[in-house]
Amino acid sequence: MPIPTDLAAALASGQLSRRALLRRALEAGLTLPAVATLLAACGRDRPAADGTTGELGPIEKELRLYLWSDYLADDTIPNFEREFGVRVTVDTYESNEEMAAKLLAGATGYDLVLPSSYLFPVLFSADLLAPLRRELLTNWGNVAPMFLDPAWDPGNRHSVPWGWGTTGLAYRRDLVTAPPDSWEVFFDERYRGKMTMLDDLRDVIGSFLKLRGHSLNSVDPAALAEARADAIRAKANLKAYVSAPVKAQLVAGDVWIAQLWSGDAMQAMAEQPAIAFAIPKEGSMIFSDALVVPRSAPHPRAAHEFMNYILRPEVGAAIADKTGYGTPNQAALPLTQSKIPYPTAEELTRLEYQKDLAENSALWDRIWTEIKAG
Ligand code: N2P
Repeated sequence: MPIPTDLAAALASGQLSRRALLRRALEAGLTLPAVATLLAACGRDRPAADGTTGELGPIEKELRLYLWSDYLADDTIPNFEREFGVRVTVDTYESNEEMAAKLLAGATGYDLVLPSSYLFPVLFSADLLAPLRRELLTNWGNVAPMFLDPAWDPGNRHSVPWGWGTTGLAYRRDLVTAPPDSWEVFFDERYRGKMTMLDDLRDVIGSFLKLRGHSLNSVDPAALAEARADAIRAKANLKAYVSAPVKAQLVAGDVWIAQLWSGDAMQAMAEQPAIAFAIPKEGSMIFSDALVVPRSAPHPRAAHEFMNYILRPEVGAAIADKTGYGTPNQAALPLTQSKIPYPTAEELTRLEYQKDLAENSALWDRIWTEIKAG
């Protein structure tokens, strides 16, 4: 969609604050990638604040994290605070889109954020990411080779890999009649009101695309129309679209089948052994999340110390054990206790990475709005 002329004029004259600009742009129906480009253009005449150029100086007394929920071990933060003398605050989010909207609105004050790989093009085009100071990351050698030089961040110049996982079906073995093995289960009326899907447009639309044999990054209008119809049909059987909080409902037995991320499913299993996790036969998503430092980070030295800290073997292992997500920290692997459901070779062939949808985000956003309203 083109940028409305009055918006463009206000932008050119510098009359709009970043926050007001974002609100107007979203009201005008612009997608996050379009807004990102707009904000980058609008900031071009000002030098970008960049906490990581020049000398970083001694470690600051504070650190503000903005992370996916349930992504830490219990002692990760207290141990860091004690050892480094830094007071840490943690805000959490439940989707990439929720986090990106806040960052693009100019949410300043965060030192570290944890996007999934498909969000990097949006963050780069808004010029939000500070280059990292690799010389401060003395534990960098612990990163497994397959996480080096990823396509979304060449040379790992702006990110430190945190964890990876898959999307699948978490279910109560003791309550379902047969183990679900297909996204089709959401059409099964026997489970009406006992099933949930993630509150995440990429996961919901992506899984129905997979069901019909398409890529989960498809932008083909016919494939998307079919996914929309499938999602609306399934919605009649859903209790809710819910992400991390579904764990307690699975444990309590209020939900029997949930579309869920692998680690969150493992966390629920730790409390209720009757929960199992399966990757549907039609295929699913695999994701990789990585820490980034916003250019506006007020405590860049503490941010680097924290990234280096999570690359320690014992810290990485504790996070993997508690969260159930795979660790990119290869030195941590021999120390992990829990049985993380690493995809088998056969499952890997059915898994696909999400990609930035660029200008087609508008189409996906509209379909998601229609599904939720439908
Ligand atoms: C953490 C969920 C992260 C999964 N609770 C999506 N990247």
